[in-house]
Amino acid sequence: MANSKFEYVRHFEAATTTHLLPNTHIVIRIDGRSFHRFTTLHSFTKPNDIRALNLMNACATAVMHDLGGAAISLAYGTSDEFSFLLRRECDLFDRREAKLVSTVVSIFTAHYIALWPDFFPGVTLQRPLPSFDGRAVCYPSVPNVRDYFAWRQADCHINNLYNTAFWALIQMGGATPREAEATLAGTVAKDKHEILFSRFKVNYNQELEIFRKGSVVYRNYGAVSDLAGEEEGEGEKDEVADESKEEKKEASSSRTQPLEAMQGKSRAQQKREAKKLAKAEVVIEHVDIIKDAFWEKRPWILHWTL
Ligand code: DGT
Ligand code: MG
Ligand code: MG
Ligand code: MG
Ligand code: MG
Repeated sequence: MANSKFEYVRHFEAATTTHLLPNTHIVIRIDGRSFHRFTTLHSFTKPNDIRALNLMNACATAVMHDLGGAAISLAYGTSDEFSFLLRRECDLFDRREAKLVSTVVSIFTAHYIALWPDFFPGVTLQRPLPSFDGRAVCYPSVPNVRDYFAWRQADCHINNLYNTAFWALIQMGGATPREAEATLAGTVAKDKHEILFSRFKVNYNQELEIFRKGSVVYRNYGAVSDLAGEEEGEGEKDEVADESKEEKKEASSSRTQPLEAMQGKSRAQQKREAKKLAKAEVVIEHVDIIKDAFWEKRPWILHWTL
């Protein structure tokens, strides 16, 4: 009762809450805060520390599991950053920007610290403890989303090629950082491949794919529908019952017809697909996401409305 006197302040909150534009693809990108310092403090191997990348991937997987059902359809990570793609129709937290971004950042950071000992055994986590910033951007079309992820993966490639050559010149060539920088100034990709190969016998294309391509994390829905016959039957049976055979047929045929995949399905059917998708195994791959093939083979990531 006395509270009513104060309650008007909540209107201020309402007036400053941003709801992300409906019917757009939301990308939330998180990035390690001052990781130049953090990676030095913890003596990360240069240019890539596989322990750190695996830890980042475990945190991204945790975010995918912990955040509302199948809200996140794909995540892409490189260096100290991860981008999370939310489904276009996602209405989690009423699409409140602050709530979405802060929740993703917080789940990710909590796992980074909790899982640290598993990935860096024997390395004590020093202060300042790792933290991440986050931002959300809405993309109105599928080509925009594709270009966003192509941009991040191209960035991964450019940085990694540069860093691989830079650290080869220092670690194997005995150059100082300044000399390495001067050697690489004005070089194009081909020159860097050549320096690596002729001077250090390093074939860049044989470097680990996790370094060259980054990490793609997504629900492998295809695997679920392939296994559907074996997996169903505990509790879900009544719900799936009649249409299950029909749906399985649709699910597999839709993988070859990406754009039409979910069109013409009833809301109930779409909800069932969403449930199945949420249960699908989360996989981590280091594959090309710039070309069409990845997306065309996995229409549930971008093209299905659930
Ligand atoms: P920020 O994001 O503005 O707070 O500042 P930083 O320092 O995090 O800068 P950013 O995000 O542009 O660059 C990432 C830094 O993290 C960069 O200095 C390289 C470092 N880093 C990321 N992954 C690795 C790794 O695997 N090994 C090593 N040695 N360093 C890494
Ligand atoms: Mg930065
Ligand atoms: Mg950073
Ligand atoms: Mg970064
Ligand atoms: Mg609360």
